[in-house]
Amino acid sequence: MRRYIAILLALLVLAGCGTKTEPPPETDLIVIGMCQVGAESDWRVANSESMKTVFTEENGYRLLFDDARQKQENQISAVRKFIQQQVDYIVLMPISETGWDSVLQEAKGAGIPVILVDRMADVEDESLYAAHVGSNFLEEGRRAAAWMEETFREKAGPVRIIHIHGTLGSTAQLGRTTALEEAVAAHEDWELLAQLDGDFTQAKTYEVMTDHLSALSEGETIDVVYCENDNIAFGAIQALEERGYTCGPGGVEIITFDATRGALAECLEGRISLAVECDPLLGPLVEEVIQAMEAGQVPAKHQYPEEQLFTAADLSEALLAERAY
Ligand code: GYE
Repeated sequence: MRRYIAILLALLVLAGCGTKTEPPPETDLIVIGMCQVGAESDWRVANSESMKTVFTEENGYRLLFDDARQKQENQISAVRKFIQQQVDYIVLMPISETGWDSVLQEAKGAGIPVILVDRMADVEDESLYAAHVGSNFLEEGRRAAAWMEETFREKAGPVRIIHIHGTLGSTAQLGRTTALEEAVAAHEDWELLAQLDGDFTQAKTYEVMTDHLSALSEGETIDVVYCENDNIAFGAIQALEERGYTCGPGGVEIITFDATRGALAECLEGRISLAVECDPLLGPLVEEVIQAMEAGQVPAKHQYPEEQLFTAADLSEALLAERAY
């Protein structure tokens, strides 16, 4: 912050600003260093967009945005760079849960509050982050499992499931995977045929799913593909349809998480059976946390957005047109 104030003052003087008609000096801007995971999914793109829309100069912020291109070491370097720059807040979307203790300790030592967004960091000392704003992924997974239980209640014979998970070690993966594994353990007739790594991307999923399907013997049935995000669902559908499977209610039931517009469109068209919402538009909630701290208040440690489930029956073209992401 101090460095920005000095530079901005110098610029203002050089530009001859400071008269009554000029806009207020930018010295009051709250400087935010943001460490984003990357741009691996539609969800992530919408999440970054939400942050950039909220944290503008007009709203009183200077946003320093770092895209770590899916690498934790890049995120750690970005946090260190923001500490050196003496930003006012660090907003971190941790790619995976572990490995954050020392760098967050450095931020604490520099007196810079860290707000975790989307995923969590599994740190020993909770005082290393001021607040966490993000979804309850275990709960999302449990809601999907409850839907499966309902859908397959009357089915004779086993429920054959393929699970395609997201980036290993990320909170979204851990919660959604745990929920499915719990449910499989609780149902004798649910069979987990395979657990594949889709890394939250369509391209990776298409590849692993195509390989998997090629190795299956003729006529093997699949009842459900549990996809840990929309881009995984897109890759899985592509691979399944190429091999002649029909996706959607009554066929291979595709379950997805995020419920971005593209997935809801597939749901309305009948290729996806269930879309579990995961809200990426977290900018306003993060701003509330920052404003509370600016006012000297202690923000709630965890904040979860409200989310819902969608099947085709809940959707319409009008709803899709209104969908913000
Ligand atoms: O579901 C996926 C993204 O952490 C909630 O990460 C996020 C997940 C989201 O890449 O699409």
